[in-house]
Amino acid sequence: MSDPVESQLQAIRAKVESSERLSREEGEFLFRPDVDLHAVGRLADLVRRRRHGNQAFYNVNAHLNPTNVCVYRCPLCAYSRDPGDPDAYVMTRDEILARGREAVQAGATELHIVGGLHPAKDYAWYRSIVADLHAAYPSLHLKAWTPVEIAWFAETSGRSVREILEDLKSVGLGSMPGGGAELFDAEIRRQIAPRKVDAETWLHIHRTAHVLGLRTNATMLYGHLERPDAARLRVDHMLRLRELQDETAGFQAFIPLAFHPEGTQLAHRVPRPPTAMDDLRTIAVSRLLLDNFDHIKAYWISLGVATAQIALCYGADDLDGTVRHEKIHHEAGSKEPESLTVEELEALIREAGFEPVERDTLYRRVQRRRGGVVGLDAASS
Ligand code: V47
Ligand code: SF4
Repeated sequence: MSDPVESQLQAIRAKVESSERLSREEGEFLFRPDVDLHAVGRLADLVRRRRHGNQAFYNVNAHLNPTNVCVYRCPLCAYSRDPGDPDAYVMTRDEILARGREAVQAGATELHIVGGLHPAKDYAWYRSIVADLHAAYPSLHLKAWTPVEIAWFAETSGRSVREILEDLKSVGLGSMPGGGAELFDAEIRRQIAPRKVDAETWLHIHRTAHVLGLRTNATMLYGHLERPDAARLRVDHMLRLRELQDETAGFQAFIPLAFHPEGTQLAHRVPRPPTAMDDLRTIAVSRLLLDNFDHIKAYWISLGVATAQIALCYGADDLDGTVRHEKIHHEAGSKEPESLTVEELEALIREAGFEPVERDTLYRRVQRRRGGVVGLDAASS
């Protein structure tokens, strides 16, 4: 008699080979520990190579977190502080502009901007960060603010989400990062980020951004309180993204984020980050389920450099960037370097068997001569 696990895997393999969409049940099956991880990885690699061949992407970027003061103080967060805390900070306009200058001088094409919700800073302050940076460094793509900040701007300014997004776009917002999605399940969300926008609002804000022509990313925070229901909850999260992507096609990349408990209010319940096997399976299943997403990002700051490198063989096609000044994961115990050089990223990609391609935020190939950008090719997919 044939092994039922093997025959279901065979059936899924046949669907993947003929580019048929996988179901919720099939997604949950692929998360089962008795389903061979490497077989799932080989299927994900097939899909990844169908889309991107032998190419693997990276970008030259920097992060900017203008303040760590945040009224929400989410249990998952090791980064935020109360206003009077000794290590609370708010960057000045000059410090913010200096970060833009430093990024441009380092050859960055993108600044990734997210931050705390400061009780004494109004929407005009957050808007001016985008406006001032864009005015000073127009070639730097500003990937800024998640639905958590956008909803806060709308609430505190009395404007609609659409008005806020239109306004930010008019002063230089280039796209939105994927943060704040966490896990869409309401009960888990109540425990890890109770004050953040709910799943419907997160999705609605991305939908509005897509309608306005802004591309965005999507994340999923995993490895915290999902057990024993991890497969169902993660698959449900991915399928809600897949549904919105069917409607708008506005997402560029999906980024699974491994939870780092150190310094968070959840540290006593979650002793350590997820294992490499869990990371690789999550990457692989996301590549297989999200058939309408162009890119799966292995964010090395979150996965660790070693796991991110091998994730390229399990469905991921993008290592994200050189990443300077990242604070959110480093505050939560990430032992990874502060940044990687282009040479290091390219060597990691080559060693994994792929051809490194520098991309900009919109996945256009960047051509450089002596460090400076000389051209951008059409979007890669
Ligand atoms: O939304 C917060 C996560 C996210 C912790 O769009 C944590 O290109 C692990 O969204 N352990 C912000 N994760 C980072 C993010 C991101 C990163 C890289 C690229 C892109 C992109 C987006 O970090 C938050 C939250 O989900 N986070 N605290 C923690 N303790
Ligand atoms: Fe604030 Fe974001 Fe940290 Fe929550 S995760 S406390 S919203 S900075």
